[in-house]
Amino acid sequence: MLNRYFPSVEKEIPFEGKDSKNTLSFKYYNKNEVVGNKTMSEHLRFAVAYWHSFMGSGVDIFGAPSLKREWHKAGDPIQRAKDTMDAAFEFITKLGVDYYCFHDRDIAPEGETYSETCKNLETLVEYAKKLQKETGVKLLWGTANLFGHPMYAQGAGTSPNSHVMAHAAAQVKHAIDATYELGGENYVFWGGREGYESLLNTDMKREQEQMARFLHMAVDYKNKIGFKGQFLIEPKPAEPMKHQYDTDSAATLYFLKEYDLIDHFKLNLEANHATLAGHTFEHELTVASAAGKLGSVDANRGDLLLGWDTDQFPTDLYSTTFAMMIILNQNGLGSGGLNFDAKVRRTSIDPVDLFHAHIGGMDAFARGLLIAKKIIDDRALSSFIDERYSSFNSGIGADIMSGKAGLEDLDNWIEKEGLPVVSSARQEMLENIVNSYIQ
Ligand code: XLS
Ligand code: NI
Ligand code: NI
Repeated sequence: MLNRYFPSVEKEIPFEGKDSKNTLSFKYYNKNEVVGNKTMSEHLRFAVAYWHSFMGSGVDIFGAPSLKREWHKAGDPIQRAKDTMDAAFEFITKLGVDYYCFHDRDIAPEGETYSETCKNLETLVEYAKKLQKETGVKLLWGTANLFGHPMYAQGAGTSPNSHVMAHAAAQVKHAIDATYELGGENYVFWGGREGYESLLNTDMKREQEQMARFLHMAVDYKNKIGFKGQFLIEPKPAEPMKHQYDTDSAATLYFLKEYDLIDHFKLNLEANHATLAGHTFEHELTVASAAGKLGSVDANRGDLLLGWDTDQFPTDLYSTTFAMMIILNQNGLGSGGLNFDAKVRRTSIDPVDLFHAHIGGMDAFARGLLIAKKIIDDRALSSFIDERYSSFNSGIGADIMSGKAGLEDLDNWIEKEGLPVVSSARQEMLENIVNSYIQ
């Protein structure tokens, strides 16, 4: 086992159960424990996000890097990238997680020229391949960073400058190649700069058409090379742009349908993006799942008092329980997983804080899984929901939904039957039932 950057954690984090006082142990996440028809690790498919956990330095707009990161010390950029990757694989192995996710620019530094940048990426892909083979860690998804470089300040796929759009497309080609080469199970598009700051300088229709073209080119390329991974879009309403086109699940699904892309994509939904869009996390998951398009999750949480993407580690049991109910009800995430797109606070300066953060998130989701499974098995909520809609199972309800009855038939029917009798929606009772399971 790699052992250089996290010497205080000597072996894989053990499961010790909820009464253990060891802060470096799992209290609920027991990866081989069978829950229903799958193990916990098969249900949860956790992934570590390379950017926050290994590239993050604690820098913010008010302050300099604060985190102690030995792997950022080397002067030579390629050496630094390799050290960072060693740290990532050491961490992921010691945490006992199967997957990781990256942006092209996380794993390999930008060069002086385009071809040098491409070469750097190839070098680090080779290195990742070796480490994946040695450790058994797999790639959940790859993506391209189309928001960091100044050329993308006015958009990448939606840039008003065709040279910039061409560059973004070329970059995506290489990021898909890297993902394919590393056996990535999905590929994500997050349109950080695909939106606008001002309508005074923006042709919205044209930008949406450009974005559709951009994604169609990616689909064509995927098919051409035979990459079987799932394409995912990650909605977010704003930040860095004032308004992003893939604002939320509903807007993104409409866009995909409108531009004939719906068969090629699913959604990767992030908890903090949902709340920024003015929705709950479970709302976003439900919209996508109802459309058969919930593909993967960026597991984190925001701070309801702060209006930006704080990307904190998830600890809220209500949120993880509701998420797992939706995921279990659609029989899992398929090739997707729960990616910790979350960062330790800039005051959590030690490398070991990365363990505490991930352990907390994994335990919160493991608990959510156990609670959700029990709520579903007991039909604690679903029996009420089934009953609530049961008047559509037969009689006039069935006739309405099958199309047998129209407005005139219903007029005659109401004439005979008179006014409806309405039942209580019992919201407080249902909230109490949920609370009785969260313990
Ligand atoms: C930023 C996004 C980003 C994507 C990957 O807010 O969450 O991290 O997950 O580009
Ligand atoms: Ni994300
Ligand atoms: Ni985010």
